[in-house]
Amino acid sequence: MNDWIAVMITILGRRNSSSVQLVMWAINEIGVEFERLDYGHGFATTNTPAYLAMNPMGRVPVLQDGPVTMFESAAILRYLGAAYGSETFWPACPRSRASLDAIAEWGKNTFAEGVLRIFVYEVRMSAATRDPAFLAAAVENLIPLAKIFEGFLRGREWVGGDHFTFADIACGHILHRYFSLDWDRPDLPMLRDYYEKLQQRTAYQQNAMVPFDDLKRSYRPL
Ligand SMILES: N[C@@H](CCC(=O)N[C@@H](CS)C(=O)NCC(=O)O)C(=O)O
Repeated sequence: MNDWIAVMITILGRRNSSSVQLVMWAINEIGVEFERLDYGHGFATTNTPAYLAMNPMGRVPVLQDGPVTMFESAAILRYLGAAYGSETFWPACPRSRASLDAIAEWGKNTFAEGVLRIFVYEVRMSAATRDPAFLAAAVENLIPLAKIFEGFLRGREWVGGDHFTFADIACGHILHRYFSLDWDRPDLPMLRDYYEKLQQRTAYQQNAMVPFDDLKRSYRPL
């Protein structure tokens, strides 16, 4: 951890976005001062020159922290860990951090993406646009990933070992959707216990367990 003092971190992004939830959960676990402004679907538009200058993809979240402005939630998580995280949350030694980072990358890019396919089908698509073959493929994709997640938890307290780290945020932020959506989940007791443990954390309750009713039937193909 650096000795930097965060003056005031600003996050631009709606709290019902899973990518924003990842960042807000991290901010609350680390305990830095912040403000969050509602941008994105249903809120302030991201389609302005000023916003696109911060994130050319026009997506949420964006972080502002003094001279730093950045996008991509997983990169923001790493920035927060490196700048303000404790030694257990973000091990400074690259060798100590390496396997956690691999799991974190997998959590955001592979596991969360897999859950979001089912989310898109169940929540964002309307009945008229739903193709059952899409759901079947999404479930077939996700079940082996969930089993890999279960494997990461075997014999461990947290996803990467004995301590709660940034990897738990990258992997765990999407479990609220994983367990709330109506789909044929495999029976994975360690994953279920892990989710129950996450739910006992106030920062998880407040930032990751956000209702997604406002996103119903909001599917727009990219
Ligand atoms: N890889 C990006 C994905 C960002 C993304 O797709 N954000 C979605 C919400 S999860 C978004 O901006 N949707 C459009 C909107 O809200 O206007 C990240 O992790 O930051």
